[in-house]
Amino acid sequence: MVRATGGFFTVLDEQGRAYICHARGKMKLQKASLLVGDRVRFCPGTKENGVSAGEAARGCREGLIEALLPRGNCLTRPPVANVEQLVLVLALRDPDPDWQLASRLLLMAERERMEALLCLNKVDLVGPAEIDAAARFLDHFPYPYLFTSAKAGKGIAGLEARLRGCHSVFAGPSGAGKSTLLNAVEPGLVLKTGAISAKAGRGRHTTRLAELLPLPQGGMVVDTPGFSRVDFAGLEPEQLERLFPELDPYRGRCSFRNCTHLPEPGCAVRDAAAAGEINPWRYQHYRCFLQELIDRRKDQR
Ligand SMILES: Nc1nc2c(ncn2[C@@H]2O[C@H](COP(=O)(O)OP(=O)(O)O)[C@@H](O)[C@H]2O)c(=O)[nH]1
Ligand SMILES: [Mg+2]
Ligand SMILES: [Zn+2]
Repeated sequence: MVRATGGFFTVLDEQGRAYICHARGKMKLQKASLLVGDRVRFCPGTKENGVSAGEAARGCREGLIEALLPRGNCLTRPPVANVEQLVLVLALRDPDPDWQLASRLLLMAERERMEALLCLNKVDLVGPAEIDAAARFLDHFPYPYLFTSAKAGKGIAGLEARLRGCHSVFAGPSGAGKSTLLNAVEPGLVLKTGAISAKAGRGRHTTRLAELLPLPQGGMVVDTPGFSRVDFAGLEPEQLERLFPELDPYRGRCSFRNCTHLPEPGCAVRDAAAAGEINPWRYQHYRCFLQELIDRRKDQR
């Protein structure tokens, strides 16, 4: 299911043909919980009614959704299911990169078992020295990254290759260039870009629905308005370590078995961060998030 509007769902069949669907009676209760990206069992209808002339002209058909198939994963903001890859877009300037927000989003990707790709966009706004500095900053960063410029067409082929054949969601601060990058990959998408919240108004910005957009070379994407905050709902402090993949090689190498990697002596993780084998800012984020989770647990008592 690629789009939901006013009780109608757009479903694509295996050949990529679109069907405008209702949900079958007993599914009505569940209807609100149908998410873009959901796999459904549906039966194609033959009637023409309910399909507008425009839709019919584009080859849209009718259908009836009979069942929701099991989900691989499920995000709440944006509300989408079965996403395989998070494409995290940060601008090198305007706005400056928010690395902690990046780590929060990467944590969400780990929780939902998604692949992650970092796009450092707007390279046209900075000089070679700043690009070098960013690359040094990303030393031992545990995810692949690309330098891109949606404006200058740099890195677009690399991004396109990464999007091919899978379902991706774009995330990152508002203004980083997510929509512009997607338009550069596929001009046919004609996504709205630029200062959204100021002119179009907050309401429109926040109520915009998630939609899975097909890419001509295969694969689908969800553009999002941007995230400013990712909370750690339902996450326990003990689970945090597993969501930093770069800590995996050090598991069991600290002096204390239940080492939190904060104040304990003989901590292999802290030593590795000090030696630059673990990216030091990622380690700082780990510490900061763990403290946040511990404080939250105290507050709940
Ligand atoms: N200089 C420069 N500007 C860009 C680039 N990509 C996007 N922009 C501009 O940044 C602003 C925000 O872009 P937009 O795609 O709407 O960001 P989004 O909120 O992440 O979707 C727009 O004015 C774009 O023209 C880039 O690579 N270089
Ligand atoms: Mg946008
Ligand atoms: Zn430790």
